[in-house]
Amino acid sequence: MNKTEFATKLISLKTDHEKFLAVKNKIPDETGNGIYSRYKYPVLTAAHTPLTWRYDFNIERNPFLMERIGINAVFNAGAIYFNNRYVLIARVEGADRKSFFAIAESDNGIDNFRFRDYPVVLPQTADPDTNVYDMRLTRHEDGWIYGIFCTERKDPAAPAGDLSSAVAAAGIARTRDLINWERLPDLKSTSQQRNVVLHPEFVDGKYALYTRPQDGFIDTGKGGGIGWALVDDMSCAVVENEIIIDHRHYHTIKELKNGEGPHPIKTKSGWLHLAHGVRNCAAGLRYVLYMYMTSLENPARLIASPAGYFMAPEGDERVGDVSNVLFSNGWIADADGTVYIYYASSDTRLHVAVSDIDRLVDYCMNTPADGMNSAASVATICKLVDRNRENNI
Ligand code: BGC
Ligand code: BMA
Repeated sequence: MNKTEFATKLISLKTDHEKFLAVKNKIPDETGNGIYSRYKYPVLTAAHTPLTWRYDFNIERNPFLMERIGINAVFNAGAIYFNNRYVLIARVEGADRKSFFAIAESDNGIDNFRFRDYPVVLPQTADPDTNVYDMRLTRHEDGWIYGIFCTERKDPAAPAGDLSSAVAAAGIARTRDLINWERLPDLKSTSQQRNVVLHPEFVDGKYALYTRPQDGFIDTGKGGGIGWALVDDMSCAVVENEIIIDHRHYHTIKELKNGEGPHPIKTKSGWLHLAHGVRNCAAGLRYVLYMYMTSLENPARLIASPAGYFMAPEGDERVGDVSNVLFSNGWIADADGTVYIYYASSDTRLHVAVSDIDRLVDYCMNTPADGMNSAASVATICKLVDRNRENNI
């Protein structure tokens, strides 16, 4: 490439990227289910990452102006409203399969998310992480913003030749400005932990964690669901007593595993929770999102548990690096009650759906609970049909 060709290609790369980042999002003109509306375009994808992360713009070093560093996917983002902006801390995965965190911000929460110039440089503990992912952000009443994420390292006890067994633990970092991060020791727990989330308020003067105990790296084994543990000090957090607040069940959407999504939203009627449920099938693991509510007096007490999934992969969402997956670890509730749900599809891209607190509480309180068998599901439908007939609708 000569200098002119190089300069022309560089300009078109930059112009195309700017055009792409400026695309306005919209809600397709469909009736929907009344519970939430999905926006049409993903809010973050690999193509949203800055060109400066991927290209060397120097003609001597990169005479063909080729991409030097590949980004594979952007998904599972933590979310927070900060300094009047909608801020996402995404899981970015390189072509080398390493995940890391990067912050992208938008003024309206639905489009024009832009990554900051650099990804987050996460301080390490004495035992360096091999891979990190799925950060949940919690603005805690102690004044810090905590980021709890999964840190994965090769299992030192794996037999020779087993290169995939790993140990998953909860990494903990905190910040006041979303710029400088302090790394705290990983959560100590007798079981492996993924999907650990910090509750925003003190409970009985302690920090409260949603946990997800599991026996192995993939298998939750006896780990019965979403757990709850109180911790004295986040700078040396230890899970001592863990209870299960939302159980897994046979033949439900959370038969194989489940995990807390973002931290719950406080409402007049209780804490509103978003979680993921997993079942196994011939096509592999299927991840869907579901909701539940717990009481204001005791956030560990279940008060509403609508049956089945809240959102499941649809259309293009079904296909990606890990197909048939919806996952969410970030949502933002505005002061006016609007809720922005950031959810990723198939470990590839990040989307947004909107709803509001009143609708979501109504959904949790008035969607029939799971009857646990086919006959009960039929009875629930018949009851609704009867009521509609009585009302002559
Ligand atoms: C992947 C995660 C996945 C986990 C369990 C990790 O190596 O990075 O995306 O959730 O394995 O399958
Ligand atoms: C995991 C999660 C996610 C991922 C999902 C599907 O267990 O922690 O990072 O989206 O599997 O691969």
